[in-house]
Amino acid sequence: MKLIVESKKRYTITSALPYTNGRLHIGHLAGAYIPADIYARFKRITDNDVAYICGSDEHGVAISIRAKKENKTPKEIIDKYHALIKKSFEDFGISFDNYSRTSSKIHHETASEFFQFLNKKNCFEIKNSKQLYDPVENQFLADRFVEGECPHCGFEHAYGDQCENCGSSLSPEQLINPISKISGAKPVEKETTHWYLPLGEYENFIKTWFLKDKKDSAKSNVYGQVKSWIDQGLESRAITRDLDWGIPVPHKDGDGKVLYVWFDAPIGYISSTKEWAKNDNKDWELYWKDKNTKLIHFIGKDNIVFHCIIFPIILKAHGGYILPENIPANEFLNLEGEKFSTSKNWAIWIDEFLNDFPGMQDSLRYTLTVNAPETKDNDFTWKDFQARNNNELVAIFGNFINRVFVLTHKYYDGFVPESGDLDTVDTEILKRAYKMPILISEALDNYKFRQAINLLIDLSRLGNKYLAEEEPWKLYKLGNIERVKKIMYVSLQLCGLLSLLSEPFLPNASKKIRQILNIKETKWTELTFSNPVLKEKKQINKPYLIFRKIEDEEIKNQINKLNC
Ligand code: B3M
Ligand code: ZN
Repeated sequence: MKLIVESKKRYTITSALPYTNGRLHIGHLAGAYIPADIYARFKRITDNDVAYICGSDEHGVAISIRAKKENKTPKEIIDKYHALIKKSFEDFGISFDNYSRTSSKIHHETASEFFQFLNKKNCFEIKNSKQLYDPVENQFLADRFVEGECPHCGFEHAYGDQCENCGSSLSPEQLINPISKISGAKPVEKETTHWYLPLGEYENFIKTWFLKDKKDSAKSNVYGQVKSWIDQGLESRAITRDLDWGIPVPHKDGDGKVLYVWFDAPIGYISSTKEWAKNDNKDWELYWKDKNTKLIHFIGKDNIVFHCIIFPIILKAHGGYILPENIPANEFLNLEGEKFSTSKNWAIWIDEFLNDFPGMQDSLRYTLTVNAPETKDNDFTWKDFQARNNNELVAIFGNFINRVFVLTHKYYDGFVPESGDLDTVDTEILKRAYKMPILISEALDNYKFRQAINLLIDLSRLGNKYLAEEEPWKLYKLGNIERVKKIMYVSLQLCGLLSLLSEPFLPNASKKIRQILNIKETKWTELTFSNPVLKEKKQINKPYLIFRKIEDEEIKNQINKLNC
């Protein structure tokens, strides 16, 4: 049995561009980064052409607000957080092919050209309207510069662009009792001119492209949100703002105006791809314009409307681009029953995690995947992290591998034994094991990450059960040497498979196990029952423990840290 991939496919895989207004925490990782990284690694190891793209989102009011808070310029803020975020991703081992930033020249040019192209094509409406204005600071109050009561759910701290409580997208004028975030003043209304994207004109397009054609492939949480948006009717959306931080509107009437951050940020995926292609001698257009390329956006649920409605409309209006194949958004992760909050320091920061648990990226990847907020919000607790690590990674996966390696050294000085003809029970085990690449691939192709990682653990469970039933240590003592060779041979094949199948999920463990086994990374497409991963008489290296137990004390310390 073999995993058949029809032919090499091209994938452009993106993770949401994080705002450079703060550090990364594990809630971010769970939403848009770990699943995308698993998917990108999976597509590479099944022999596809992959561009996994990301970068920092450095415009928008979130950055200006942070700058004011820290008494710094926006440029100082983005430089500081871009460096921190980029380092956290690198240290954590997210395998981006390129990590760019939207303050780069290539991005300013790309976004400006996009605007000019659409403007020339008459894709925009230019309209005057009254917008909120801060009479104390003498400036317009776009997006998050205003807060007020959400007209939909009554939440009192809704932003001018979005209510984080009910998820509705808003415009500042809709807020009840708005207040300027800059001066605290009550805003007045003032007339201004902006460019609008007439979303309503694309309603039929979205209905066909998404609601009809993606009915079966879209995740249910994503589909539901898009449908309710469309049911409410799509209105024109301003894609420019009266702000001094952002990409200047490239137009003779654009003085004092910048592109709306949600217009330029998704184009950041394109400019990051261009930057990568330039450095890697590739043709970026193949990744954005070739019909055979599959474009997949990994995001959190608060970004759904932008990736499923607005950005596809921008791409469609342009005309020369492919549209996303899927947008597998995750829901939110909470922490010990409460929302992550930067201001309340209710978070687990990636850099701190790596300091406190050096080398334990895989344990966090495991917990965040097995517990991923795939279709509903989910909770991370330190106790669960400890239990998952100790009871599953250490006690099942690590235990199986370690037992096999230790016995191989004890019985055969580290050489893979010659099995001779296998018994039925052995071939049954191997057949089941070689089905795993297919089953895991199916799950991942359907964005079922929890199911996929459970299949991986099932494979080590199968190995443990096999050892427990066959009891090679007893047979060895009884002198049944030939039978023991078969059992150890089969067990070693399972270890080989586990090392290769774990690559997308647990890349560090995968590498360590491969190093012990002396095998190189092998494409899953080459894994067949008739072509075993480990050859007879091959020597393996001295084993060591791949995972370690987490003590109660460490968990207690983390919980205490949260409470201060
Ligand atoms: N920076 C929003 C966010 O972090 C935004 C994503 C942009 S993706 C093009 O939630
Ligand atoms: Zn609301």
